[in-house]
Amino acid sequence: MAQSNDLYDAILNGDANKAHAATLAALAAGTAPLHLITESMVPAMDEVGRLFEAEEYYVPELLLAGRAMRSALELLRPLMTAAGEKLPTKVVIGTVKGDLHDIGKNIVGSMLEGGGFEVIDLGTDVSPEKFVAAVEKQKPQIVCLSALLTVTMPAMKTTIDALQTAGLRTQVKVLIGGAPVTMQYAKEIGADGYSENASGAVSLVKSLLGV
Ligand code: B12
Repeated sequence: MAQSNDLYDAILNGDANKAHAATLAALAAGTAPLHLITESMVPAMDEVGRLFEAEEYYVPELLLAGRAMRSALELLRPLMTAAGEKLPTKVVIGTVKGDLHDIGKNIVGSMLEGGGFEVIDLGTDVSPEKFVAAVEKQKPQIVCLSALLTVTMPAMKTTIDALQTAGLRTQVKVLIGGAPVTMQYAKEIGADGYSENASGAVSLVKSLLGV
């Protein structure tokens, strides 16, 4: 299995072109997309986060790392989507209101697609009203909410409350995730599940649906 330190380094250095090239090289060498995500991409973003906390990186470096991450994920996404059988299950996913972080949400979405689910991605900064409208229109079985900021975590509760008010809460299972989110918080706000990572999110969806 090809080691993709090049991809790790490219993301850490915020070099989208090198991340793209390193991803292509690793795929050509037979590395599985999931392996690249879990062994190179997520650890690189973890290190970016650590450097930000240590004040060695600032917002521009975060943006560049995010862009490099996206350029790799764009190559992996179709490969992950092609794998596996399609299930008649829809998942609506989005990052909650006020929050622009989408790297983790995109990974969760891609892995759910890879797991055979139809994923409707509402993007970032998604208001409770927009989630409600999407549930009304798309009739998904699952709603996934992502938040990376402690100040936007309450928007997860607001979104669940809005689904309740709209009479839609019993029609969907709501899963939440993102670095500051915990199982305890999921219980507090009445979510149906929490996972700390994307592969856990896929297992959780499968177990909630019994597939
Ligand atoms: C990259 C980054 C950014 C980028 C985002 C680029 C993008 N397109 O996403 C940019 C530069 C935009 C950014 C901006 C800001 N950021 Co920022 N950012 C990060 C950083 C370094 C990495 C986040 C990341 O992508 N991680 C990698 C992914 C793979 O991990 P993940 O998101 O956790 O997702 C995984 C799991 O959580 C889970 N998951 C995620 N979502 C879901 C959903 C469901 C349903 C499930 C089941 C699972 C799940 O699965 C994923 C894959 O395994 C973190 C530091 C960190 N360690 O998290 C700070 C961090 C989140 N940011 C922070 C801050 C403060 C900000 C800013 C306020 C900075 C500023 N001063 O402007 C702004 C806020 C902008 C906004 N309104 O959202 C703080 C938050 C502190 C807090 N406690 O609230 C952090 C923790 C850094 C820090 N230590 O200070 N940021």
